[in-house]
Amino acid sequence: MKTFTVSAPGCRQIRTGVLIVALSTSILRTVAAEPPPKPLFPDPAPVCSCESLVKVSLPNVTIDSAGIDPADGSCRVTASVTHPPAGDRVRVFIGLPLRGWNGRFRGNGGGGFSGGSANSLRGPVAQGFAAGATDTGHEGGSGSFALDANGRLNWQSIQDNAYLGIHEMTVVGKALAQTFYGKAPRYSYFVGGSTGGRQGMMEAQRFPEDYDGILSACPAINWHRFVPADLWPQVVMLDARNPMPKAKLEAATAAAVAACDALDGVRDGVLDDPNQCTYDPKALVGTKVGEDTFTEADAEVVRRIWEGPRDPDGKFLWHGLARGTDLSALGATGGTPPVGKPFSVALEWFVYFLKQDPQWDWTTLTPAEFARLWRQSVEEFGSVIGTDDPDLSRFRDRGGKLILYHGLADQLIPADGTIDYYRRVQRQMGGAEGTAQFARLFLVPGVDHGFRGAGPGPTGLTEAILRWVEDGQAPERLIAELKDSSGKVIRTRPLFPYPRVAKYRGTGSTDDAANFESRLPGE
Ligand SMILES: [Ca+2]
Repeated sequence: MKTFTVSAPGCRQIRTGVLIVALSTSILRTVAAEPPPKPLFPDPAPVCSCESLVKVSLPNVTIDSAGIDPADGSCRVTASVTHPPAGDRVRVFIGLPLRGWNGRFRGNGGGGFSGGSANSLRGPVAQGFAAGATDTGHEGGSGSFALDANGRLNWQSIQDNAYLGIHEMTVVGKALAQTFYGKAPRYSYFVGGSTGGRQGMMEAQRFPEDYDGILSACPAINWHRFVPADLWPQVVMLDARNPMPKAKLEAATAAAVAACDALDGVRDGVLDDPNQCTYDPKALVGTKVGEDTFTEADAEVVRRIWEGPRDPDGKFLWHGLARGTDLSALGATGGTPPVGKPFSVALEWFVYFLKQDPQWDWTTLTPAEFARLWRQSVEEFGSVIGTDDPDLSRFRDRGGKLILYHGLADQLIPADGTIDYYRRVQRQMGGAEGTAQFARLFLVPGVDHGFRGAGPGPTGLTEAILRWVEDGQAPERLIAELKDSSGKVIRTRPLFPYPRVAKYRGTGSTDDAANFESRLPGE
């Protein structure tokens, strides 16, 4: 902990109070457009010029530039943070509205190996947020930053990406907002999906003083487990010497949906609880798929993909893709004859983090070697990037609120991993009721990693987290909407906090949320 003063010529000198200076320890769709939140301060005008922010002095921070963005007229600052003696450089991007600051700071997350980008600030700044994003220490979306020039693991770089970068961005962003407006943001929010969702959870776990509210979508928590598990569909097809065409994978998904659709009481092309579905792909054997025929070998591949990674003794390693989920993202193939096309984040995790060999040929991988590397991933990187610590007591105790949400047809990150984490949080944090006081999980049936699909997508999330933090009103339900190609809402459904589900009352349109009620599974 360190107290310091921010000053810049042209600005009143402001004591920032106590900020945690992070030198001690060392992907998506974001929320759809919502109405801008109400301003918290009557006169939110800047007290100094944007250009003068280049003179702001913060420990181990260089302000690289400060100027007006011609595109939206906001003040844009870029800064670099380093961690001596390491020569690392975490780039930080801050956007500050000149007019209509709503009194809040918002951190924005990244996707895949990308920590985030300056482009992501445009939406939040338009809504009146002072906003920040960071590259978390490396440019672009490759995992190659894990290795230094000598081909060895670069732990500073890995830590910057795993947890330091977002915290540094937050400290810099809040300090710049305070200097620019002459008052500190009253509330701070972090919003992200996929890697951004993981970053939000990492903040709650490691830097709980950074944010009052966190919106974490389809979070890439359990990174050390699910990212290597994302290679499993390719390992299965390689092992079976059966790279399956997309059409067959789609046929298996469609057959599972058709078989299990009605289990939730409504035949709508959506599995409200994919884990209730036990459809066996053997039922498809002999079926024509285009010019092709679904074989016993195909059925076995699909069964193993749904089952998820297992070691050679059959022991559970991680969750598989849920029935109803698109299998062709992780199970992509192409070419003639077809060959496997691994998901780049999973492949690069093996190449740069696990094998540490850019020349490594993934097609040499056996199921036994896969299991060995999966366990290496857990042991070597779990404490750095696992982001699965269920102890959120520091976040809770300072009043933090968390909304987690995850599509049940997520084709990249199995929702089961988030459900498992949330259950562990419940056990750690005083049971279901105690946890619901500050952290709620909403599962969204029938939508994928981008919250698209046959099911309705969630709405009103920013409003929900603001109301919880600022007015003390916890979200009892969210409304999900399905739109047609013209953008017209054709179906609404309620979403209730886990483990509650939306159950059809039995009368009225199944396209109207009003005809669904909150039930516990099996009720
Ligand atoms: Ca259904």
